[in-house]
Order: sequence, then C-alpha cells, then structure tokens
Amino acid sequence: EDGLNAWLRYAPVPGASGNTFPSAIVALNKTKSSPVYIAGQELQKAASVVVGSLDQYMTATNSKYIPGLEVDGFWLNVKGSSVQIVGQNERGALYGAFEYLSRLAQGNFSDISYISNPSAPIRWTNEWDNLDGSIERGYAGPSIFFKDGYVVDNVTRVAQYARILASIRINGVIINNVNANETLLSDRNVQGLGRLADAMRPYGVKLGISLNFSSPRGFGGLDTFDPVDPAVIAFWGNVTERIYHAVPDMAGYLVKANSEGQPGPLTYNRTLAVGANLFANAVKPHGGIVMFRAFVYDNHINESNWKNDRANAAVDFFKDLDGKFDDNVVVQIKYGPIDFQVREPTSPLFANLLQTNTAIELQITQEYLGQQDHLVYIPPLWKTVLDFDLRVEGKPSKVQDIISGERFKRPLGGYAGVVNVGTNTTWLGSHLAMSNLYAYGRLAWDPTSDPQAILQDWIRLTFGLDPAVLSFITQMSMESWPAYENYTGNLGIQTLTDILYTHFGPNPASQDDNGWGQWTRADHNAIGMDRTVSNGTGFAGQYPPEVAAVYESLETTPDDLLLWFHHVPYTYNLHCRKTVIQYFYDAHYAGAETAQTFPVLWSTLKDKIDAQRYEDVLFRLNFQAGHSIVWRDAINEFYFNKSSIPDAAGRVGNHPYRIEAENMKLCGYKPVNVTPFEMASNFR
Ligand code: BDP
Repeated sequence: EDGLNAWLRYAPVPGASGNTFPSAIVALNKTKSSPVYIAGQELQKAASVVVGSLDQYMTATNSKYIPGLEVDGFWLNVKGSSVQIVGQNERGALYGAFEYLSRLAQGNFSDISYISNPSAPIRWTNEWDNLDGSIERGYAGPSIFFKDGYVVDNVTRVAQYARILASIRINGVIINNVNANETLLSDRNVQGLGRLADAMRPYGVKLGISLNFSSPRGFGGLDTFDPVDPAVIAFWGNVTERIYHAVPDMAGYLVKANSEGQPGPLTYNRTLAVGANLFANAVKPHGGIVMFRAFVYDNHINESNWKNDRANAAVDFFKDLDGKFDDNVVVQIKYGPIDFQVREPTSPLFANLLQTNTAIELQITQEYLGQQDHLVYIPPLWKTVLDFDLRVEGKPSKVQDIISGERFKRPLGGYAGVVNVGTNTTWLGSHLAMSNLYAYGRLAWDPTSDPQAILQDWIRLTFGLDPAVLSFITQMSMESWPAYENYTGNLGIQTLTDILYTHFGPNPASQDDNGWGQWTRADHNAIGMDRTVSNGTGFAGQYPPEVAAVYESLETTPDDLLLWFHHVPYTYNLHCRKTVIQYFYDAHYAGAETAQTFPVLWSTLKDKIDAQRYEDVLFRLNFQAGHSIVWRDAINEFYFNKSSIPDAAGRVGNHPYRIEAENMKLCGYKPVNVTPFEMASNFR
C-alpha cells in the first residue's frame, strides 16, 4: 500500500457478510459536478443508500423538515438495510456519506440516528506551495498545484486531495504560500485557478489564494501599493473580478503583511485594518472572506534591548484595531505567541479581539516537530490551546468557543491548518504523519472530541482492525509528543532547533544572538525569558487578569511553561521538586528512551501490516530513535557546558547506548566536522 488513499481504503471488513450492505444507491442529484453525485459514487464503492441535501430529500420523499441541521451538517439514519443520509446542503450530504462509510470500514454495522453539525464555518487548510513547485516547510516532494511557475495541467492529485479533505469535512484550501508570488495573478495562472477549483468543487472544497500586498507595484505596474490610493483599490477590484470570473465560488484571500520582510500597509503608515479591509471590500460582493494573519513581527529585533519581546507583537499590533475590521475579515492567529513550538502558552490575542472574527492557525506539517522524520501525534498539544480558558471579563472563555464565534457572538471564525502536502503518495512524506491531518479535520468539526478516540478511528481505517495494531500504534502515538518535548526543549524553553533556517536538529546556541526574537536568555547561572509585568517584558499582562496573575507568579506558573515566563537559576526547584537543570537531564534521557521503544513496538506488527508501509515506517522510527539520542546528548552537553552543574545520575558526557562515529567503519562514508559540536563526539 502506497498511502495514496489515506484512510479511504475501503479494505474488506472481517465479519461483514454479503447482506450487511444495502443493495441499491439512490443519489438525488445526477449532475456530475455536484457533491451529492460524488456522495453516490463513494457509496457505490461500498453500500446502498438514499443520499441528498435537505431540500432534495423533502421533495423526493415527501417528508418533513429535519430540525437541528446547520450549514454543512448532516443527519445519518441507519435502520437495518434502510439508510438515509441528509445534508443541510450538498456538502453536508457528502460528509454524511463519508461518516457512514467510516463506520462500516471500522466494522460498525449497528442502527443509529443522529445529527452532526460543525463547530465553526471556516475549516480550511493552508498550503505553502510556491509557483516553481517547491513547498516552504513541505516534506513530501514537489507541489500538486504548481510547476515551473504555473498552475499544473493535470489535476488528478488535486481531486484526490479534495476527496481526502472532504472526508474530514475540510471546506476550503488556500493553495499558495503565505510568502506569496504575485505572478499567480497572470492570466494563465488565473485560468489555472479555475481548473483547480473545478477539480475540488465536487468535493465541497473551495479554493482560496494568498496575496502579496505589493502586487499593485510588482505586478500591476503602479508606483505604489498604498491601500487607500484609488489606483491601488481599482487594481485589487480588477484582480478580484478576474479571479471570480474563473472561480465564481472562490473562498477568499489569505494575507501575510508586514512580517518577516513581507510588504504591508504599515509601509504607508496605514493600519493593518485598513490593509485587511481593502481586500474585504473587493471580495464582499462575491461572498468571499479575508483571512488576515496576526503573525506580524519584525525579524530584525535588536537583542541589546531584550524587552523587545517578539511574543508581545501580535497583541501590540492588533489590540487597538478591535472593531475596525470589516465583518468578512477573520484574523488568523497562530496557537502560541511565537511560532509553532513544541510547547507554548495560548496566544493572548484570542482574549483581546472581542469585536473581530478570529480563527486559530495550527501546523500539521511538522516544521519544528521533526519534519515527518519523527512520529509526533500533535492533537494533544492543540488541545492544550483549544481547551484553554482565557477568562475574558471573568467568564468562561475557551479558545474553541471564541473561534467558533459563540463566545463573542461573531458571524465567522474557525480553523486554518498548515498542511503542505506534496506529490509523494503518502501526501505528507510519512504514513504515520497522516494521523495529524485526519485529527485536524475531526477537531475543527468538533473540538470537544478526544484526541485518542480520533487517533483510534484513524488507525482502524488506515491499518485495519487487529487489536495489537490498534494498541501499539495508539501507545506510540500518545507517547510521541511528550517524548519529543522531553528530548528537545523542556519547561517552555521552546523546541531548541536550529533557529536560523532548517528548524530541524538541535542547535540551542542559535536561540540567542538572533534578530528573530526566539530567545532563551541562557547564561552561566540562569535561563528563561522573564515575561512578567513586574520585572520582565510585560507579556504576562496581555492576558485577562485571572490568567495574568497565574503566569506573573513563579509559584503558580505551571512547570511546563516556567521558562517561557520566568528567568530562573538552573538550581531553581520546580513544583515536581527537581532542579531545572536536573529536569533537563532527566527529561532528555527519558524522552530518548521512549523513542527507542517505537521501532521495537512497531517490529511486533510485522505480519499484521503490508510490507510496503511496514518497512517505510520502520525506517523512520529507527531514524527517530537515533536522532533522539543526538538530541539528548546535544542539549544535555550544551547546558552542562553552560552551567557546569553535573548530572546527579552521572550520565551526561558518557553517552549511554550511543555508537560513536569514530568506532565505525562504513564504506563510502568519510568523517566530517559537525556543527553545533554538541551533536557529535570529538566534533566528528
Ligand atoms: C515560520 C516559517 C516560515 C513561514 C512563517 C509564517 O519558518 O517558513 O513563512 O512561519 O508562518 O514558522 O509566515
């Protein structure tokens, strides 16, 4: 199995007899481009059913209105061999069909009747694809959308991707990099957008694009991109008309402005709201929306003033703009204040925009989390944020209820997941990484669901119903994020990867002396960023008072975020009674030890999984086991060298169960110097 069908394999189900499945399928819309038609096709691959939208169902069956259905929601009714799948709209009907098929594929043939509605209207992916076919932070080969500067001609993979997304109820895809190339607006490419949208439309997935703010100058030939200039407004109106001509149902625009060197409205002293509303006006007549990223910061922060805290940037830029964004603008906020780290506190911006639509940005592609070479099942991390109660105005204010629009009564909101699929048949570059994509869709639909239950659905659909397969993949996956946090960066210090470009292996030294503002402030005696109001950068004060008070005090800050909020000596005693430095040492040994068990557990499944996927996964898990030791020793030795405090258990420096390069003889390899030196023994 090469992974191309992801969790939609429709493998034979043990115990299913010939009459378990109904024998005829009635799809109520025969138009080939309609989601109901596709729903019928999907069902034909497995069963027999009536499927349609609510309107179609009422007309065809003369039945009454089904109360309780919301946009994109569905009703699934299984009674013996009679099955009804009714969507509030056609998209919902397709979702219901996939839900039914997912039950069958998991061996669940019981009668049921229920309605399922989405938590939020926006359930999109972002793809950071470049027009030349490369993908920023993508680990599965070149783009399925672009090649050599243009939209691809062959859209087969795009339709296959839309099918996978529809099955997890994703309804929109932004197809190009947030660091956007304006030549996407050329006639040939706009035509290409039409082709891509046509391929995705039958799956209820809408297309949207990222824009480059300076396109009026770089592409339109104007000498300005000032958002209030009439020629600039006309330029964007014109571009928008052209795109909607090719893609009448385009979802909207995504904009990264004034961040990491990208152009934006601040260049002309216009606010970010003025910049966002420029696009909002253009797409409004077409029903489009604008996702405006809150990831706005200067990547040349002067470290000589360490109170220039990058974590403060989003609230500093956006707080005073609350209420100034048009109703079809959604501010898209990364889950934490910095950048997809292994552990971050919830972004306080969610608590500062009460009259603005918001969405959360999550990262499925594992940029800082091992880049698909490490198994890291991320939903437990996402849940720390989605379930976090920000106590806005002293009232329950979970992030999931803010972005759904419920808490502040906003018309729009939801989820953006950075996926970055590629042409590799595994989509993400690793079979096991697909659990993150599957769970992303499931959580965007229902953020109250349990990450382990979601995982187990994915395992059954992907690898079958064998109990050992279920139990071992569950164990490895649920242990993977804690293990990764243990052998990378602990106590809220961030991931400690190389910060300057790759974001992959260990490089704690690169975390300071850089303009990117991802600082640890580690010296001989102490470590951590003081972000308190009393002595630090003031970041803790961006939260509502009840939450701010927790983080302001050393006593109440949870251990796992201690170094995010406080600068403490290595000898500081944690709530768990270890010192900071001993916790680092112990966690790194524990994390690497857990990673050693993954290939062992996996090997026991050899006869229960097809050889192709078995070998591919085993290769990666072996790599992870080795790389976790590199991580362990690099980080431990770095902080031992800094602090001169020995490991109480005497391990640091001894490299238990590590094979040294100088003790190996490998044909065709030659030794090289390694940077940072802590990653190797004797620098080699
Ligand atoms: C960072 C990535 C960079 C992205 C940026 C963003 O390293 O490639 O362009 O985020 O989200 O994490 O805009």
